[in-house]
Amino acid sequence: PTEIFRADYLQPANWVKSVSMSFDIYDGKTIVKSNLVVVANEQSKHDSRDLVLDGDGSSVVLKGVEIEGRELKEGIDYTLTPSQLIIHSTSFPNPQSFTLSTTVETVPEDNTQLSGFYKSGPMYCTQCEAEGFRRITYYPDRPDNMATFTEVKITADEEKYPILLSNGNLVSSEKKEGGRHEAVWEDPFPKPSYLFAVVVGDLGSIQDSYVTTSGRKVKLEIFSEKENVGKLDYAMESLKNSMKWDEDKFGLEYDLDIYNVVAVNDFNMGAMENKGLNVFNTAYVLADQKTATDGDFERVEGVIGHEYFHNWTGNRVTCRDWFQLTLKEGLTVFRDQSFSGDMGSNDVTRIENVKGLRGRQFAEDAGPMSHPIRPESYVAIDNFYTATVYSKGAEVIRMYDTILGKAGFRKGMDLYFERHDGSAATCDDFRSAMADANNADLDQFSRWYTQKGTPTVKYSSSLDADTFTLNLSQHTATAPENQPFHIPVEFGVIDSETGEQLVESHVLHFKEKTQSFTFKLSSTPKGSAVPSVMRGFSAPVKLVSEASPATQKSDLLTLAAYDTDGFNRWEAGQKLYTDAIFAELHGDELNLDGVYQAFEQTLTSSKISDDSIRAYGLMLPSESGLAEEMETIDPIGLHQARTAIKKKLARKFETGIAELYARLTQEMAGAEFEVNAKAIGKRRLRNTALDYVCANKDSDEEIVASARTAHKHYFDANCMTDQVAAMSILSNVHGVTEAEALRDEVLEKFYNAAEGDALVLNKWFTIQATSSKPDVLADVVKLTTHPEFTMSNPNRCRSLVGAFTANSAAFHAEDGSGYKFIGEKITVLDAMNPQIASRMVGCLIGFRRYDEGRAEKMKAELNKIRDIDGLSPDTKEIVDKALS
Ligand code: HT7
Ligand code: ZN
Repeated sequence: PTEIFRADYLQPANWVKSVSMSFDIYDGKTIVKSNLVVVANEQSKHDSRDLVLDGDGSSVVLKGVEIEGRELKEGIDYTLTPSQLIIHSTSFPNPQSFTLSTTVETVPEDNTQLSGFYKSGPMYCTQCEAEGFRRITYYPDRPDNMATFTEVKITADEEKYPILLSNGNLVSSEKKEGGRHEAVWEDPFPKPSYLFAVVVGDLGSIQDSYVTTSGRKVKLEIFSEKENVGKLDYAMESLKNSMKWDEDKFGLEYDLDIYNVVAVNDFNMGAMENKGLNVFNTAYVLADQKTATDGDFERVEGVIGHEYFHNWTGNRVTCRDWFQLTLKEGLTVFRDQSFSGDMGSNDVTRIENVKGLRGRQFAEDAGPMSHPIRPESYVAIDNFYTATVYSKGAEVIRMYDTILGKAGFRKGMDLYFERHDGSAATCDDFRSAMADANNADLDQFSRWYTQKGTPTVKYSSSLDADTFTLNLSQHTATAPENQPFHIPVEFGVIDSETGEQLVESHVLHFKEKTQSFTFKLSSTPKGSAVPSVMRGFSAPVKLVSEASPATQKSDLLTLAAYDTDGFNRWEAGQKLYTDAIFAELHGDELNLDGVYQAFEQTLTSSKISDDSIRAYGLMLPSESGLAEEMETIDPIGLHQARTAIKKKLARKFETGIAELYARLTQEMAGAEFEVNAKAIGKRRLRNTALDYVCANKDSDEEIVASARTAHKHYFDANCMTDQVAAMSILSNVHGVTEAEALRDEVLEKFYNAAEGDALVLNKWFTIQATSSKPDVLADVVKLTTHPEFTMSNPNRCRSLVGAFTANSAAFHAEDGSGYKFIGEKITVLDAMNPQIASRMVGCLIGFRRYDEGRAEKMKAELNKIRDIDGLSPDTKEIVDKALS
């Protein structure tokens, strides 16, 4: 496998400007014919004028090549390699323009990689991003080649496959001989090959319509296997909300008369934004009261929005090359996060997004896969659909918004579309549009695209009469060579006594290695003047106070009580919890006064009107987030320390929590099930209370009492959210027979009630894989032999094997049993689906963050994987990086 470098980008010698294709589908064989209109690219700096077409010889078998009726000969007119078809320029009838036709055969039924044209259960579908189109036919499979797909003809058996879909508009459909039928589609918008799609199957659907601001009536249709059609309504609502939101926020309208979405069972990622024909992993489109949790509903809304927003940020303006991936992904994640915030609560969404960033992206940036949001090189581009490109990329876009303000950001977006609509652009193009539209200097800001690692920002402050000074410094521990970033620091000052704002919130431009800012306070503080730094998490950094521990603690209590910024109020509580957990872990003297004060305030304050905010304020930081604060991660110690603090809180606030739980139970009894921020908040708060009620247990009697509470919660539940909350608690039960009987009853009941529903069964697998039972690995191993378990479905594989790797204490068992298990699974997976295998191997690559014993065992598994015969380039790239 070869490494590809960003610096080596060159335009091709030829462009394909338009395409017509046919798919002739038979059981076990599909014939794909394509006609490509080729034109010379005068701007190309290539010496050779040959036409280079990508094609994966392991997936497509070339049956013929013609130019305008003349059959070409291998060796003379063209060269065929395992990955390319090179048409010699000597065979061009006219070097300026000609039409090339190819015929290939492919076997979608054998395609287990789920890239290209493949079969998912009874249906056929495609996944072309990033480089799947070359697994369908020979083509310049690069995003800067934008072509009009003038005709896509699909022919298949009519009874088995009544639905034949592709991008754009349906031109015609007709019956053919032998029980077959045919549909012809055309897409008027030029697009790169990665946005191409075909779906064929016996599908059900729901339909609706949307009228855009300018009066275009768009037919909306969402397809799924027939038994799931009842679970599509939430996705449809979300789609219409997305369309309206993009018009209101960015003035962006949909541009075709049809918008189709198809739910597919076997899918490597979340969804795909193919022009006019989105393909979705069922997990991100199907949702109803009985089968989906609130988290699932939120994800459906977010992903439906995400794929819809790509129509402008990704499809109308696409990426010049795959190094620019964050141009579309970071921007579109920012847009979907803003949309979700506007649909529910901005503070809640922000907290959720930052939790996700810290848990995943910070870990990635501290390990061997650390890369800037615009990487400099890759072997397998599929390995760079990362938390860094997506989530940190979204944070970088958010910083433009923070620096330029909402109106300035909108001006920049408008200019970006004005300049680049219909073309393939770069991250620098985006930054230039933002700078030029606002007459702003964003030169230093470019370092966010070139430098990797999570910067740490340290701060200290002083007060001299009414002058407040904030001192900031920045460095990146994992990349000390980094030059200073342009960091927008949203900042305010609060009076610890009155809670009054002594300095109104505004953005500081922190650009030096160390920098001080001074402010006049609006009035003399009654208590101390407390800085609130990085409000709203205004930059993707780690923030560290240099004040004394006592001052830090009292500042955090002030912020937790008074900060006008919802994010920083929550953050202050989290920092207090974090300090307590680490004190417990290190065996330091434990003074929980501050933690108790913050917890009590969150539990009881009448100023908190949003139940989700209260719930998140009561929850302790996740183990994955905490791990990022440790130089050497102690997974078991961390788990025990966090559990111990949780138990202490549960004991201390036993009455208050029980009252909260009882009050919410009463309030919600008999209420109609709804999915909106208020209803979700209530369920979230009640389930958080349940978690604390059940955490308070030491004796067998207490364990049984907790299990009974959770058991009742399960059987009283009117929705999946509450069932999952109860079952997760019960899944941890072990060693007390009576409680175990309750656990087993619920697990069995849940399994039977699922009636084979794939997404519900995934939850059943996940909950067992993430249990804190000491023998959880034995359960997981046994579950791999369950008749419903398969490695070939990515969702199912992630639900058990992937979920186990997230069960940190079990996965990192000292004897290395977790590593050995995962090593074996990756070996099987790599031969089947390299994209999934290379993601899974991510759980081993951070070995340098663990103690020597664990690190050696993780490394040993990586070495074994590296030695696998025929290891995929995808997995090899990750393993090599880890071991180098
Ligand atoms: N743009 C989509 C990327 C995607 C993908 C990438 C690699 C392999 C499989 C894939 N499926 C979808 C997803 C998104 O909207 O970000
Ligand atoms: Zn995307």
